[in-house]
Amino acid sequence: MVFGRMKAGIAGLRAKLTRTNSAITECVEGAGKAISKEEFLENLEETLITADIGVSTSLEIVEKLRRTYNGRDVEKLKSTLRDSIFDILVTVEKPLKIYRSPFVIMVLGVNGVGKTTTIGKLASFYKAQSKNVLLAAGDTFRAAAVEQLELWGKRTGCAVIRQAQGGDPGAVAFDAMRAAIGRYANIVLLDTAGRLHTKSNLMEELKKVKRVASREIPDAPHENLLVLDASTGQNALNQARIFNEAVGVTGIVLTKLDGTAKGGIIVSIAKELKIPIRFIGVGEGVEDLKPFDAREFADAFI
Ligand SMILES: Nc1nc2c(ncn2[C@@H]2O[C@H](COP(=O)(O)OP(=O)(O)OP(=O)(O)O)[C@@H](O)[C@H]2O)c(=O)[nH]1
Ligand SMILES: [Mg+2]
Repeated sequence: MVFGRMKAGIAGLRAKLTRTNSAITECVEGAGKAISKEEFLENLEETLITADIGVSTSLEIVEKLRRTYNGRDVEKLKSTLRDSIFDILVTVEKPLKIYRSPFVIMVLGVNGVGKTTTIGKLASFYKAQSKNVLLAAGDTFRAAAVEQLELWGKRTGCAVIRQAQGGDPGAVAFDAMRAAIGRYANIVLLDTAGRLHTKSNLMEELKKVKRVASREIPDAPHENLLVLDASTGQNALNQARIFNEAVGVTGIVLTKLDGTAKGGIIVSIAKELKIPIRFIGVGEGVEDLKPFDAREFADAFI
């Protein structure tokens, strides 16, 4: 069912990524046409940079093509381009392994990137694998954040541990860890705030939540999953650096790849951060989350 739909394959993914890949594909299709090889390579370089693949990576890819492209064989050109992207992406293709029960996933990210939606999608993903999933409403700051998570709990049939808005997220984490043990949960998805009064407040709060979790369950959280919004381009890299320094990031979910022409940011993330990309988000629906697959992505991209 849901899991099967997620494997919709390259055609489905390609359709979701059109805003980024149509520009690249159009540029590459132009290769065999009236323009010279040099003109084409210049166009391509600009197109890759516009897609947020990053300046140095775009230059590297174009250099490789300058050496290998004979000016005629467009199919060969496409496969070289695909392989260049794949070679970078495969270095961060490390699927999330649920290696114990309860396995605690703390979901991090600035406001609006898609944390809560991703939790809903993940809940559905793991429920489809017969896991017992518990949600924890650790964003006690934003109005209606708890209700939003509860809605996802209803939709996916998962229990939600909550306190009133304005409550202490550390206390929510404590309740959630205890409940996870008591109810034999396999996975805990812990939502967190994206915005507090200041950035340092937020980081201190996240550190506290981490401490509370690890006191109740050994080594929890087992995954610090950072959600990044692809449409924010290079900003996403800065966010990752800040969260990584403060609390450590063990995996990334890149969301909103469907709505942006900057989907190439995934290549920059792979190259610059070297943090595993666990999932990608390609829409607002519950099935619009895919385990990250470098080959599938590279093929859908070009
Ligand atoms: N197109 C698209 N929209 C998405 C995706 N993921 C999330 N969204 C939308 O992004 C908006 C923000 O999502 P939330 O899940 O509320 O984001 P959040 O990080 O929890 O935000 P705060 O709780 O305010 O910090 C919602 O309208 C989501 O439907 C995605 O992969 N694609
Ligand atoms: Mg939220």
